[in-house]
Amino acid sequence: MTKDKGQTLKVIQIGNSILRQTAQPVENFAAASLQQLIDDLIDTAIASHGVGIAAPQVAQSYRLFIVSSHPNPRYPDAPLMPPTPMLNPEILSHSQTIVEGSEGCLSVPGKRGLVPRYQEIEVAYRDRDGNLHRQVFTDFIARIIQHELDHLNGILFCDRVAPLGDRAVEFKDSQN
Ligand code: K3U
Ligand code: ZN
Repeated sequence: MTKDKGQTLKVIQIGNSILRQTAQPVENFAAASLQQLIDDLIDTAIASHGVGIAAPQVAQSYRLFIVSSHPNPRYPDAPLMPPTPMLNPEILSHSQTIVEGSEGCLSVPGKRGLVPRYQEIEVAYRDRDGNLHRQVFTDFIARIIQHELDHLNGILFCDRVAPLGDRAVEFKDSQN
């Protein structure tokens, strides 16, 4: 049997000021501490059954996250994407189309909300070896990336939850 490379880390919760910081770019891709953090983030995402996790969520304020998509009861059509580290990611361009979808966050336990996101994005990022990638993502994967990129800029999904507007429910018999 192979030995696990990583360990699970404590995920910090809303209210911790680290989640509101702008994270620092990764510079030394060869650092053993960076490679260990990537392994630990992957193990933490898997153990938490999340579809992604960002370094600031484990109190490491670096521009790094993991995308780890799999079909699940909430998103039965979610594509399978093995845990993929993205370092120093940037959105190069995006669709005009914005779609609303349900999101949760390991740092905001027990809450979900409808969040508007670009349906398609073109992203530049470096992999764990420092190689540059430029790739287009759509739908659920694009949503995960935008959610995780927000974490690198101190933004939580609850900051973006769509107002109900015209969809607000009116209770005819309400006294208020
Ligand atoms: O919403 C969650 C989920 C878990 C399994 C399958 C499908 C959804 C858990 S929260 C989650 O995975 C966040 C991860 C976070 F908080 F660390 F960033 C990512 C996410 C969930 C839903 C939409 C977009 C991003
Ligand atoms: Zn989150």
